[in-house]
Amino acid sequence: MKSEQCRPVLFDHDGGIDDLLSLLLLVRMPNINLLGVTITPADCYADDAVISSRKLLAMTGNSHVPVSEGTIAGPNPFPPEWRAQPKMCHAMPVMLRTDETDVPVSTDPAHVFIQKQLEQSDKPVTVLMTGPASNLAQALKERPDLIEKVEKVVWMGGAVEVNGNVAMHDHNRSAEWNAYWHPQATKELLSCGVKVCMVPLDATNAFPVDRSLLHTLAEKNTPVSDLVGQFWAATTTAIPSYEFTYFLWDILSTAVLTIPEDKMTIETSLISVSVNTPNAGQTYLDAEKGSSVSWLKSTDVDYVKAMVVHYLSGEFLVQPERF
Ligand SMILES: [Ca+2]
Repeated sequence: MKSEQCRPVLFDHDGGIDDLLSLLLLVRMPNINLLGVTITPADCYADDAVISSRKLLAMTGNSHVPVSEGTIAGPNPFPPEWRAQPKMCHAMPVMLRTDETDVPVSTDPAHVFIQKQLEQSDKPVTVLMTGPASNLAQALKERPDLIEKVEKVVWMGGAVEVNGNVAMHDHNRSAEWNAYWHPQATKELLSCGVKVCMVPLDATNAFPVDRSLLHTLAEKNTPVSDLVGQFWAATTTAIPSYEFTYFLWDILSTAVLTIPEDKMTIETSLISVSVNTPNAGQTYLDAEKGSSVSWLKSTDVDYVKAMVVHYLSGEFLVQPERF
């Protein structure tokens, strides 16, 4: 168990390779007390995400951290081939060798699990989200009294001054996928009064998973960096095809909990969310009706990459030195 001085964190993710690596990064960063892991059935099939999450928790000595599966479905599902891809994560040798059965799975759906965790925490909780906003939005819609128990939400989502990454027949490409998956939940989260720091495509576009990053990891030649490199190698044919177009979307969002303030540029703007075609899920500047939202505009890219590689190297059961 981590000490009382650590920052309490709830991690809500949606089971992609990026999300699973973010879980690994999160438990290896300093001063994090992970209270629980919740899963949104978005860029994954939830049963695979539960297995992989439990295995990663078990192999890093975090078998006490409970996992909860979300039951809320977004109206704009991810393509099935993307959702199926992370199944390979728990088929890798070190994952297969890890027994995950000690890691508890909550019988509560994720939004109820989140409510109970917030209720029980004596300190305000940081919520890290690397999938759509549905679980937390529902939790706070039912229990607005719990908003004050949230220190802040760090959310990989949105695109403010850059194009989105949704390419669908009825969409104009203005939205980012997590925001688009459940536009109403996005709108509710950003307008409910909870303190949000979005990590939008504006910031993550600087972090493609490229050959040089894979080489840097390979040269570390440790158990953790090898597993991480194998996960990322599986993304190199992913979206759209045969190109290195996967990004450190969720990894950057996770890293934000530890990146020093002078290595980031964070803006605060009035932002609205569209819930209709052709721009459903678009997070746009709206000086008249928008809600005040902080968003990460840019980071010191070299610093962040070096930090991520540092924490994603070493032995699974040895906590890395502070970067
Ligand atoms: Ca994700």
